[in-house]
Amino acid sequence: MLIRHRPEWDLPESAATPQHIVMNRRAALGGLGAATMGFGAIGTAQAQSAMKVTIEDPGYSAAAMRFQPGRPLTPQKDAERYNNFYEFGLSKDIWRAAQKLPIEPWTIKVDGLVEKPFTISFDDLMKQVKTETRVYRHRCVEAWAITVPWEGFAMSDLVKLAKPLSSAKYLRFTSLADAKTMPGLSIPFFPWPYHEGLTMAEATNELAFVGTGLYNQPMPKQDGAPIRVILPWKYGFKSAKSIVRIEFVKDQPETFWQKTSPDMYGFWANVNPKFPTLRWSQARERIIGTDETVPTVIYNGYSQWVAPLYAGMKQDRTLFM
Ligand SMILES: Nc1nc2c(c(=O)[nH]1)N[C@H]1C(S)=C(S)[C@@H](COP(=O)(O)O)O[C@H]1N2
Ligand SMILES: [Mo]
Repeated sequence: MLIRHRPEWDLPESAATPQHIVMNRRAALGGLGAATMGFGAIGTAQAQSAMKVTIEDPGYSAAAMRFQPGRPLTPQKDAERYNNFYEFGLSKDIWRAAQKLPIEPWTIKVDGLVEKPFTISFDDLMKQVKTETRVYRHRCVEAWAITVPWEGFAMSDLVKLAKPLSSAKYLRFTSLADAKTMPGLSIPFFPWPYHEGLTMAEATNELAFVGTGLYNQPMPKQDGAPIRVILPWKYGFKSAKSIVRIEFVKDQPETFWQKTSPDMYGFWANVNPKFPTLRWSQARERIIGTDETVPTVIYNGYSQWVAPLYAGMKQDRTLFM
């Protein structure tokens, strides 16, 4: 995933800062409040210690916070202007290019080992599910992290709607591939369309989520409008964006990143600080917005919900790459 190693990861750990304080600080800085500016740019030790406050963002309900994000929200602009969406280019700065993503009409095909395959419009699907807000941490395999409020619905609801046969053991997700609007599709070595997979047990775990919004607005195009996968205990690449097809299959599906870099990225991709990739450490992560680094935690801190999924498995590198 074309990563540049960041030697500044050894910065001292500083405390958490809620979003509205970040915002106030920016307002105070007036014209300096550019989207890409983090605390690194502010700099002084005094400014940093003045911001050592941890409170929950008052804008989100206890229900939204029930998965204990334990970190302040990433400022909206920082989260929405630092993306991975290789269909629109390999840099983090694709949010403008992604505005070309065609999202209307949007349909999702549900097929494979299901009672009756069907295609459903995004609008009709939204009428059949109950949406909620969840504040989750997100940990990219490149060792950066955000904490954001997603809107969406439990993936288990989607599985119920699909009515899989008992022979279905895995799900396979496919993202849109539209050569007219996605310049990344001309990069030859990638096996487009983007595709990912999960076990049925993972997909029906309470944490597995289908995202349709972010910060109380419809999903921004650069974040995978109108509908994407969200799996907070796994590296971000498992969470495919702009989904057009969900297949239920018998065998473990090979994924986009396994085909691209089989020695780097696997099927499981559960977060674990103890297993570095071949090229960099996973011990710490950089917080987008503040640029501080903090220790990475196994399953991205979601063990209480997901560790039982893997209890019977060999706890070796393959489970964590
Ligand atoms: N279709 C598609 N989905 C994708 C990607 C991508 O390049 N294409 N990148 C993945 C990676 S590596 C990460 S970290 C997250 C980033 O999501 P965000 O930009 O909304 O934070 O999307 C994931 N889903
Ligand atoms: Mo990622």
